[in-house]
Amino acid sequence: MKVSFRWFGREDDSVSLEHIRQIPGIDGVVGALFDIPVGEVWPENRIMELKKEINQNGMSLEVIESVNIHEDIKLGLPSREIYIENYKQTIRNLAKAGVRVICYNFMPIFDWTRSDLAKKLPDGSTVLAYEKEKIESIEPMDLIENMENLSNGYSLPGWEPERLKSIKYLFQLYKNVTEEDLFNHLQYFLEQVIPVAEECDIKMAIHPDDPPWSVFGLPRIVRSKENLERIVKLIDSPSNGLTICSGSLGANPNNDIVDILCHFLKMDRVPFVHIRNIKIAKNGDFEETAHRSIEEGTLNLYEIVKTLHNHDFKGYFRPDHGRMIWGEKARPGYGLYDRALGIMYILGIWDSLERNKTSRKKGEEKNVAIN
Ligand SMILES: [Mn+2]
Repeated sequence: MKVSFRWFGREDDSVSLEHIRQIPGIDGVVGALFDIPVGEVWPENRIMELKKEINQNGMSLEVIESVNIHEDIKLGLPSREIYIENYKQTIRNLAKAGVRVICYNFMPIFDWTRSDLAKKLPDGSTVLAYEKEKIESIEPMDLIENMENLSNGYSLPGWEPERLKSIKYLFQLYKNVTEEDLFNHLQYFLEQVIPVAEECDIKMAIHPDDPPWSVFGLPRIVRSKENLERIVKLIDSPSNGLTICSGSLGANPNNDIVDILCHFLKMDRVPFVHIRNIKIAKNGDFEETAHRSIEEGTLNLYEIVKTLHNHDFKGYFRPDHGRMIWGEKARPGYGLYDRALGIMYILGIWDSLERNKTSRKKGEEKNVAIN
């Protein structure tokens, strides 16, 4: 298992590469070129610059999150052709820099959605939270404004103001797009892109919808085991993979993360895993929690890590959002401290499982020798 950490670049992240490299066990940075408008080709020289900067700090750049999909592709408009061609070129350019996994999502208009970016927990830390009633009663434009006001001055991934400017128009365009249409548009995209990814030895890894249900009446198709099964079967290729995000899928209690993980690991379709814990309230609201949340967390992180270990997981994981603790000022969910603690907890579980395995093996060898 390779340990990675999401980073937003020197200009737009409170966390430095110099600090990330001090997290024990770290292998690589999950990066992106955040200033390239969605749909345009990522220039080779810019990718190489990013790679060099990360390499100079002793880490690798093998996972990109995300190369976003232009709305015209999700909408199935004729203009998608140019954006799909651009996407292919971006894949080729990323491959030249040694990238192995590209995370992306297929959520219409909005990326992840929360009603609060700094909900206070009893211990004084703050977290991202989702209250159904709040989201259901707010207008999309007001939500965008809320998110901007709560972001501590950082741009939020997936909430780029440029993209959201034409929001009313986008809603119009999606008016008659059904979930079945969205599946067809995804298939059309994958049919063209996956062969290129295969040639380049890159794995595409679709991220689940966050939260895993429809928001503002928009169609969403990456929210359950059945959805994921349908997606991996659209194109039968190891390059057509998944990002299993425990917190996104897990917000729906019907999604059994361990079962889902196990199923798709067996099929070799999980190049990338996001690990975080959440706490779901009875009414379906949820808030994010520390990675170690045995009492109050809804997800069983021990079982999740054990499942990865049982399958001898060779892919990449990153701690997902963390709480804001110790007075840190950072992009909501993306401070240094709590995500580093998350890595330590996950590696603690992993290492003890690994130790047990080796000592069991040694024990067996010893027994053989005695016999
Ligand atoms: Mn995630």
